[in-house]
Amino acid sequence: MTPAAAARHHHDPVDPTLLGDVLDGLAARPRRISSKYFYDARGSALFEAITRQPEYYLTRVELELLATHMPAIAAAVGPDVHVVEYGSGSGLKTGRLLAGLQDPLAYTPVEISPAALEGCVARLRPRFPRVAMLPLEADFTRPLRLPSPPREPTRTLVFFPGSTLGNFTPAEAVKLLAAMRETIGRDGRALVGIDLVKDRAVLEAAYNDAAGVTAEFTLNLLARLNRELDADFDLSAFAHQARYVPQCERIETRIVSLRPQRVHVAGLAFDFAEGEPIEVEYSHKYSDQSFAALAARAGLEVVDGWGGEPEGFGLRLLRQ
Ligand code: AVJ
Repeated sequence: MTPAAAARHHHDPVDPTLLGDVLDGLAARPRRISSKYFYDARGSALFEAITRQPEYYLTRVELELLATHMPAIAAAVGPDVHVVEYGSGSGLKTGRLLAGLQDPLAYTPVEISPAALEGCVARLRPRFPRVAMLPLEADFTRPLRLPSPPREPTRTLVFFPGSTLGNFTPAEAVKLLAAMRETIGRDGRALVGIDLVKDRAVLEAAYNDAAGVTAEFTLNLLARLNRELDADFDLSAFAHQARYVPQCERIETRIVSLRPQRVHVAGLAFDFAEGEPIEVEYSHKYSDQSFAALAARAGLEVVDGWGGEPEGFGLRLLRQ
């Protein structure tokens, strides 16, 4: 048995979607694996560590925007809303939102992972006993059938913080925003966190922190494949690379092979040339114009916003 096989309990089932996506992605040119596979338990912990790095301003600035502008956001959104969060995060941003809104009626985190959903609700329920906790196990890139709050809410508010939208290509982002528009309905709103276009050095530093946490986060993807798919990636023979591509207004992260090498995944061999990349993540940055144009393609209009060029990150309120 290989060391990788020994690390996985032999009775742990292999996730067939992960296996299929990885084999397809490694056969494609350029090779590519979706950033959604970063977030196993170790990856989620490493992402939390990234948010504490001095160069990674995104989370810090978004939390500051919520602290500063919550009264204005609450006034724009109104009372008795059903808050629907895409993803369930650490609960820190959600706590700020629920505490600042006027009598929110219900809270629905939307997640594919049941464990993450349970953890999120368990943390928030004691703090917000008057808010109905209605978790939904679903894929938020599709239109959702929301659970019904105990009373009719004034409106639905989708909360999509963290610039997670930036991980989707423009075509995918438009599809996701269009699904969001269906979910919020006629009178609904969406509060979306987006990272803004800025100086290249600031952007690249955020994805290449000096402590190397982002590099570890990226390479953990290979460690995950070793654990879960009986792969034999040598982590010291691959490197994290994150560069800003101004024409596309995005950070592109890839994993680069440092030498010619052969890797096995689930019994199949893959040969890498020296310098050959696996594309793993896009993090799109937006200007006011590019974000408004993206939203418009999905039938959404930007009606309010907090944070701009000085802050480097923005919260935007959308409606149909
Ligand atoms: C919070 C998921 C949007 O793209 O900035 C952080 C993920 N990747 N550092 C981002 C991430 C590398 C992050 N998202």
